[in-house]
This record gives sequence, structure tokens and C-alpha cells, in this order.
Amino acid sequence: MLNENVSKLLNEQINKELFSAYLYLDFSNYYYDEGLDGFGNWFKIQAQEERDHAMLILQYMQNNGEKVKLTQIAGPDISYADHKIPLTEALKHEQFITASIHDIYDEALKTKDYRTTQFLDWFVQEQGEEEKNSEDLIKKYELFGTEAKSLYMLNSELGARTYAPPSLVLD
Ligand code: OFO
Repeated sequence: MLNENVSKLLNEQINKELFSAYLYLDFSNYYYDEGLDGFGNWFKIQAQEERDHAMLILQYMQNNGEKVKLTQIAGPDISYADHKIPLTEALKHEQFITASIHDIYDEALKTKDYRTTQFLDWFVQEQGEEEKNSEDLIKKYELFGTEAKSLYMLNSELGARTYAPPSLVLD
């Protein structure tokens, strides 16, 4: 059994992670449409990671005897004025998710739910890495994205990203 508020926030976080997957799939589709299949690949893999995050939280709740209630996932609503928009939107979104994870962490600490804070430690670290990845992508795009030849090379670099399952495994 988990604290009622912690359980509610974790349940909401499942939706946020699945929305993240939707959002990144939308970015991926946009880039594929634009002929930037490397960027498309990068975000498709990011979407897979977000789905993994949702599944980890779902598993954690089930392991603790909590009922999971799945709710409607909103459709992404981004207007893509240029190739940089998804990159800046991704950073904003990661910062939003980091704040959301921290809110759950605060609530768990308040109720001395150290099992949940320990579980969330992995997510705190993961968010740090994801914010850094987003910042790096923006920097690279600013340096190389506006010239055709260097954009081609950046696109190839991003196309080489492969999916790796999360390092956190729950039984
Ligand atoms: Fe779920 O990892 Fe970032 O958002």
C-alpha cells in the first residue's frame, strides 16, 4: 500500500509519460515528413523510452498493490514553424516532467515513503540525462543545422541511435 496522494501522483505520471511518448512520436513523424529521417529515428527511440517509463511506474504501482487507472492521453498540438521547434519543445517538456517527478518525490518524502523515493531516484537521474540530451541537441542544431552539408551529417549521426531498454528492472 502506498500513501493515497503518492499513489494518485504516480498514476497521473503514467499518463504524462505516455503523453511524452505521443509527443515524441509526433516530432518523429514531422521529421520523417521533412526528409530528416535521422531526427525522426532519434525521436522515435525517445518515444520508446517514454513508454518504458510509463510501464516501470505501472509495474511499481502493481508491485505495491495499487490500482492503476488509465486515463485519456491528449493528442500533441504543436505547430512546426521550423526544424528547431521540436528541439526547443522537447527541452521545455523535459523540464516539465522533471518538475512533476520532483513533486512526487516531495510528496513521498513528506509521508516518509522511502520506498518510493528510492524508486524515483532512477527517474531523477534519468531526467537529468534527458534534459542534457535536449540541450545538446539544440546546441548541435544551432551549430550545424542551418547549412545543408552539416545538417546532412547531423541527421546521419542521429540516425545511428539505437534503442536500449531501461537500466532499471522491476520484477
Ligand atoms: Fe520519461 O523521461 Fe523524460 O520525459
